[in-house]
Amino acid sequence: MKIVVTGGAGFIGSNFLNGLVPRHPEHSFINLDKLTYAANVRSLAGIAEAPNYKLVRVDLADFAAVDALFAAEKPDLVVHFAAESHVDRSIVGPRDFIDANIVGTFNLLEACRKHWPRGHGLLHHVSTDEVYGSLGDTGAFTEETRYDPSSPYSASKAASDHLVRAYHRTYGLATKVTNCSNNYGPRQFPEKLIPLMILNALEGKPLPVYGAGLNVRDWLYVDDHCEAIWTVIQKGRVGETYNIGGRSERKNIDVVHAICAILAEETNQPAAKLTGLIKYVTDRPGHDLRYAIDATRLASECGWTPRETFETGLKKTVRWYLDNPQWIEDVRSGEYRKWIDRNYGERTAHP
Ligand code: NAD
Ligand code: TDX
Repeated sequence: MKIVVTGGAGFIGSNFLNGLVPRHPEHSFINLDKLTYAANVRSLAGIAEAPNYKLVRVDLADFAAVDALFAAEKPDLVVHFAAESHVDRSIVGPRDFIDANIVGTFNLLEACRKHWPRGHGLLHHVSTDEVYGSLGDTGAFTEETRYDPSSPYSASKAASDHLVRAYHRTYGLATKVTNCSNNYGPRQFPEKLIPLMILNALEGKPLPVYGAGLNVRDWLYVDDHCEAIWTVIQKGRVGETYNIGGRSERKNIDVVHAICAILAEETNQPAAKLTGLIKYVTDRPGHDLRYAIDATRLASECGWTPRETFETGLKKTVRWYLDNPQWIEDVRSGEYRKWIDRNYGERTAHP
């Protein structure tokens, strides 16, 4: 099978490819990526020379380029990870999110519609639980929860989900959608909570916690997410949506404390020295209070359950960042430093 993986140089896409390319020599994998600030080709070093893998630089917002790639490669399966993915960036500058997430997904759907005769091909669309908005203190999102996105990022992902389902209903395109909770693990860009805290703590920099640190996220180790996607591609029903989650709900402040405890142990220093770096800062506008996922459909129809607990996954993650200083150096470009100055420089201390 020819498989196009969009966004394969980003966090989840690169973990997906690193897992599958060596395991499936019978398939060829084409990584379609714009190579934005969030991409890192070092994340793909282990598979770069594999005979069943190649990287092609394409912007999904450019239909002619996507069309040409489909004509040349004739893929049978598309796994669609590519997106602008950081909520805070979507608040500062939403336009890139509309271009990549909405127009990009639309162009991909148009290419599938044009190049795939009826009955051929499958588009697997990777989405987020943030499309459902925020939960109160109880309950969990199911596939029937009404869409209610809060940020420009989640609104753009919601729009892309609707387009994918519309192409299934209107044109009979074979599609599957998964909506997953917060991922963490190796190769995650250090603008996101967990890698940002690990790297700042290692350098003795402040650990910026938004608001009171009481927002809750459901954390899933990235390999568990990738395995769930592959399982849905094999066993899920066409036209269906599956929620993916780890049932590992944690308050942000507890996550930061857990990172400090692991780092203290790994680097032989008192945990209090690291937790002393915690700084409460101005909250994110429209900050969703709590996410939790009911993944019953995925478990009962496809037999998927996560392998890692939050504790085992977080230890592995911290270890990976300690062992990969060159990867960190590569992503900390001038653009990264500008973002850190802009986002955290403008956040005042919060009592
Ligand atoms: P990421 O930001 O790390 O990587 C995104 C990748 O997409 C990058 O390699 C980037 O170069 C590429 N890209 C961006 N715009 C593009 C365009 N116009 N054309 C081609 N490539 C483009 O993102 P991630 O965290 O790996 O997320 C991947 C997908 O999973 C996204 O669709 C995201 O919404 C979804 N998701 C992420 C999480 C999470 O916790 N990170 C959770 C649930 C769902
Ligand atoms: O410096 C920080 N301080 C802080 O308190 C950062 C970067 C975040 N936070 C908080 C905000 C959130 O409540 O931590 C929580 C997690 O924040 P992010 O890592 O930015 O993730 P989130 O906004 O929850 O979105 C993530 O999960 C769903 C991904 O970025 C999305 O792509 C995915 O769809």
